Amino acid sequence: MFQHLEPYAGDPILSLNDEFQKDPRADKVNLSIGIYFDDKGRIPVLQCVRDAEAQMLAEGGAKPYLPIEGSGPMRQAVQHLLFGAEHGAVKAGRIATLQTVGSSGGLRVGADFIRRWLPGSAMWMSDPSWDNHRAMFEGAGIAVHTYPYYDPATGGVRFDALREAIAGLPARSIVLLHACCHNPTGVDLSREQWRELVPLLRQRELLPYLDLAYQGYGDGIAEDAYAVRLLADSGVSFFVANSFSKSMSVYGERAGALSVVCADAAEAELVLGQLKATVRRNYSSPAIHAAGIVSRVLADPKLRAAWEADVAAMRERIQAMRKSLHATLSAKRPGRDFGYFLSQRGMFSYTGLSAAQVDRLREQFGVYLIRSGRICVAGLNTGNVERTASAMAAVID
Ligand code: KET
Repeated sequence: MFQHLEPYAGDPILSLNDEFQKDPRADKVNLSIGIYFDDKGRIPVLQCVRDAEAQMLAEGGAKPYLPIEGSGPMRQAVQHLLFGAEHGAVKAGRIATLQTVGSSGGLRVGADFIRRWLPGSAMWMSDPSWDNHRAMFEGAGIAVHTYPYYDPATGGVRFDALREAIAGLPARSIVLLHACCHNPTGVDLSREQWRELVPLLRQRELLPYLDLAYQGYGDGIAEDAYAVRLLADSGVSFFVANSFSKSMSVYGERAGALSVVCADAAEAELVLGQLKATVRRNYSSPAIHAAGIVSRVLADPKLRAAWEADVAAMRERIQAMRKSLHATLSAKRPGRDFGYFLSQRGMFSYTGLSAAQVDRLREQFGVYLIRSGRICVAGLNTGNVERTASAMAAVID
């Protein structure tokens, strides 16, 4: 029955993370996967999450199926978090929000919906992007192309080329954009560039699809929603998939959401209905435990304040690691400019290391990063940053 199957080559990020776990070396360093580790190299369980779980346990509630679209309190909390409670689009009821199985679930449900209802639309993503963006949209039967983004010569964005490419797309093309903390480069659009881009998306009748997986790791929780709010202000219809995996450190809970901002409440109702149909024939309904955590942390003022402080601390620890990495590398390799480690935002930096250099780092020094040269800066800590920087200095030509 199955002899004709092609073996699965594995996912480049998840397989490398598995390989790291098996490495017996005590001084190994995991910069592969986009997970926040604390200064001791552990995945933290935030106190606000523990408290939310304690409340749920004390209440001892039953565990019925959630509605197809997920928990009402979580969906409302997500809208307030992303757009602001007072935003006109929220008040007008013109946003369709579903709780999804991580933001990955949201991305894919949105892609399936688009394939069904806008069947002629192709998707355009940044060059480079998170590899799974391509896999998810192609998996939904949507053609995937790229627009220019990262400029290896300057370490910045090729904004003129990007604008030109976007201006040439057919109406209703899907434009996938990282709302903040671009994966894998760490290079974001400036606010000024967003303000230039949004009218162009509107004028060309394009369909922006934002991925907000690292909210709070850039400049702050509300600050990182800048592009989401700018698009909502502009009157454009768009998708945004957001994740709590990183911001609440609840990866395996699969906590995420998909919101579609529509022209009016009647359209939002239609969209929500068809998104529900998409979910029902796929995984039926999302996870109740994830909803319990997220809705409590976002809505309870004490838990919310604790969460905001935790997010700030995680963001600041990463920034401190960027500084240490930059300082050690600059000392070891004088005359070379490592300023990009300081200017790049969020969990990731694009080191410019070649695949051969990445292999050497892993084999010789036990430092794991994916072969594109992306590092997860959150894998660095005060105990390993100097050693890692020295290893990097040793493999750089
Ligand atoms: N979007 C982006 C841009 C992203 O980097 C990830 C995960 C996700 C969505 C998925 O998030 P979730 O809500 O947990 O479904 N990225 C890291 C892990 C992975 O590849 O799955 C990574 O890039 O290492």
